[in-house]
Amino acid sequence: MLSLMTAMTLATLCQEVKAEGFAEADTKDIALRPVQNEYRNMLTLDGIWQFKTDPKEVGEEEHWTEGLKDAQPIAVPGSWNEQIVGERNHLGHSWYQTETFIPSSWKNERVLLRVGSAVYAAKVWVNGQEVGRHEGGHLPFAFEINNYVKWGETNRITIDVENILRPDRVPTGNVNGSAFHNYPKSNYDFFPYSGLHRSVTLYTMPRESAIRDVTITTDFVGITGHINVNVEKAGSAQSARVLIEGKGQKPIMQTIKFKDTHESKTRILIPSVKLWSPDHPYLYKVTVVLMKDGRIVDEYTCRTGVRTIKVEGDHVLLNGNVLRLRGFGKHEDFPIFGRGVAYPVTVKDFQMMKWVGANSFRTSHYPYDESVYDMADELGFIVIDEIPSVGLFFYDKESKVMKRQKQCLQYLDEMITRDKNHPSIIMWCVANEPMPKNLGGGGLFNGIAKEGETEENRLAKQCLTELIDRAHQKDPTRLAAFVGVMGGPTDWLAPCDVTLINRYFGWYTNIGDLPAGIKMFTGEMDHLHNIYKRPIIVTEFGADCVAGFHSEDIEALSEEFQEAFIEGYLNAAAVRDFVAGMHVWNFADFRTGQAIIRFQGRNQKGVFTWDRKPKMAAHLLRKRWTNPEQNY
Ligand code: GCB
Repeated sequence: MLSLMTAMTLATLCQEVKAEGFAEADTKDIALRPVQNEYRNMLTLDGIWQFKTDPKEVGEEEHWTEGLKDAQPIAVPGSWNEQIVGERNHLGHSWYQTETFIPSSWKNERVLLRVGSAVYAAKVWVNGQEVGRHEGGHLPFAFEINNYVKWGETNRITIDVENILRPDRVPTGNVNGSAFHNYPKSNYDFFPYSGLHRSVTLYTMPRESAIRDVTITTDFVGITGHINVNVEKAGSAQSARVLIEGKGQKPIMQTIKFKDTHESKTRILIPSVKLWSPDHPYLYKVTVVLMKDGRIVDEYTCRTGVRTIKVEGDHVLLNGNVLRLRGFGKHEDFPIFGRGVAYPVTVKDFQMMKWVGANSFRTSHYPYDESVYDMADELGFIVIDEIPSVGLFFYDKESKVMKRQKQCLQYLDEMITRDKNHPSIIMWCVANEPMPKNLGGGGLFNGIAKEGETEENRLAKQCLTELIDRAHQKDPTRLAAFVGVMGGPTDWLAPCDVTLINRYFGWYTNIGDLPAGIKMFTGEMDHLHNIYKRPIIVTEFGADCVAGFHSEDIEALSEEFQEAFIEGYLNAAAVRDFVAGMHVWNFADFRTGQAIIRFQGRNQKGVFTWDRKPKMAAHLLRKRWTNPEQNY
């Protein structure tokens, strides 16, 4: 008996020791992207890796880190659900492994392994040794790996990824009483694609002293711009030079000193500033050069655009001018790649958004790959950046609500840390459609949910307000809001800077009866505007449409119906000055779980097909949005 207990205690202890071996990721390590320059190196590990699913969760016990037996090849980045036959619905543990040579010349640097996005949770080993773990997809994490590296040799990197749908995770899944009747049982309407979705990179930064973070904010008065640069460093560097360069403008340099601190800032005046806007997306290059004892020890270059954003009365103002967003809610989603980053698709999407005359999009329902924001900065697209807090609900034990809240706060910290320097981003969106237990008065999507001091309402308001406050606190220069669900309580929306709503009257209600739907839509917009007296952005509206299905009468699911639906909503918005944006749902058809309302396993509200061919509605948008007289 005694020996059994000792064995059990030992086993528990071993488990604890084992768990301790995995460090938690430090958000600061994702502040600066890997770059290649005189002081830093980077090596992408993208390509074909070895892959093996672990449905019985025996991988750790059987030491799969030492080599994956009977593995099959898989592409990184990419979702396993699309690539591996028979694993479409597998969301459990799956192991990725690759080998890479790490040169001895990197020995004196800090070497980090950065995973662009592992959906949903990951554990990382280098040469069989536990390095770290991270929960939460769609955002990067990084770990220093110096202690585990074999210098001048081939090193084995192993990552265990799992995407088990659980109600206490964000995004949520397997929620009892959920409005979603789909398989796999996600509590949201997009396929729970799993795997290593973005680049995996090894990179170095100087050990002696290095730039840890650069935060840039901008403003202007008259023709003089200001670029405020805050530099955080590690190690003993004493100063940094900040160089600002703009095409056709004289370079400007300023020095900042670190006086017994690791952080210091400067405000740089730009005479005859060129502002950033969708029409003129003018970018400045900001180079920080870190100095120690008169030597350069590190260097990092970012881009910025000088612009301001604020809400005044019924309007969103960009550089003091009324801004009207015309565009889409999107997804990172394409055949075969799944949610894996695919640069040709990114480029094509921007081409097609330009083609229809769009000026903006929301990164529904999670932060996108960093290349997307780079392109938005460069091409002049306005972005609403959203964390993956979709399928949130508050009719639950407080401890469970708080567990989800913790994850949302982590997402927000990570997203703002990663994305803060993109001029294209004007707003942090802290949740999509947090769900009340009872939608609407008389049933699903029918009216407005009961307000009042229930426990659910108290928790919802507390959590949503905290998320918005956190966004403001981390970044006072941008707007913050969340998207309200159709039939949701209006009082939850109070802390938002702008009212964001998704509306489908005439689709999820009164199907086929468009005039009735549009009447409900306009009635509710006017009602919400009356309450909050601030701009409204309709972040989603649209109707499913099977490409190629036509009807002489306006009939649901036809191209004619989708076109008429979108036109009706745009006309209603065009005559309301307080409407600051119209984002059609969705840019393109996208993969969902299986459900009776999701023919071909897809949401077909795209104005482009899954492979980016325009439906009739895309031509309508192009006609309207390329016309300078037309606001929507
Ligand atoms: C919504 C959701 C979005 C769905 C869309 C729909 O309100 O935000 O994720 O895909 O409705 O088509 O049902």
